[in-house]
Amino acid sequence: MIPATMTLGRIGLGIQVGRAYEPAEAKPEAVMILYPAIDLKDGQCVRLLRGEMSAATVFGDDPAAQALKFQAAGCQWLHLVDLNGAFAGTPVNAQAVEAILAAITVPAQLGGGIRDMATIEMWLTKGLARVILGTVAVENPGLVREAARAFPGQVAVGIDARKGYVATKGWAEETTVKVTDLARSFEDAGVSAIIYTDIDRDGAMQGPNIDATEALARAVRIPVIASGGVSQMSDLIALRDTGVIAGAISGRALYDGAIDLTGALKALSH
Ligand code: AMZ
Repeated sequence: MIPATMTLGRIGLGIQVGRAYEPAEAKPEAVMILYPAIDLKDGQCVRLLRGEMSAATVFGDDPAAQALKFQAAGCQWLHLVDLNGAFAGTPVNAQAVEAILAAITVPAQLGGGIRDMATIEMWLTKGLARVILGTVAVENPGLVREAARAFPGQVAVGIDARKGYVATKGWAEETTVKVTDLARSFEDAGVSAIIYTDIDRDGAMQGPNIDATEALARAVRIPVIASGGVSQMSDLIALRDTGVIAGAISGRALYDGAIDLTGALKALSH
């Protein structure tokens, strides 16, 4: 494992592993950020199984109340997905997202249906801390570069993959683009994070793909956030203990109670 001090330097301050580290700037909670997920389908909070809309479990019909619950438990960030938007290519659950943004004080990131500059600007103006660009990262990488230049620190790339190959448009479309190639292509673009989802693990409660996530995190300097499959506390510890993964997203395990959010946040803070 890489010493925690070096990891903190890389993840929290954007300094590469191996460079000088300033202890005075360390934030202990920055070792690995846990992002509770709110996936929105038809205005409700749901979790899917491997991205299939037909396999949705509804966990609530008040997204803002759910966001406030996660915030009250102490989370530092929220992860939001407009699922209908990812399929439609344009925002669909905007009302629910706006209700969440109006309710919370912690920063939130959102993916799904953000495919042009006007939509990026719209969300950032409405108070979203970070947009997640998935499909356009493959189809129009120039837009990612332009957005990252225009909005430093506020643009993340979502890389969703099956067996190492990137999927787009609600994961309905397969591409021949390899995860690592896509990630490396943004190395100098100024994107603030890569959110890597292993689709086969997503919602399956069978554990995350730690090896693939770690390999990706070691292949790029951009901070990598792991998504898909986190089902118990030990998964979070294993991701953290790689020393190179900046964050982890968890949805179903938090709704099911398999992971206690307050306890997990506490465990990850030291
Ligand atoms: O579950 C799905 N089918 C799904 C999902 N969770 N499809 C897309 N998404 C998420 C991605 C990313 O955050 O993980 O939507 C975002 C990408 O959307 P877009 O519209 O940029 O491709």
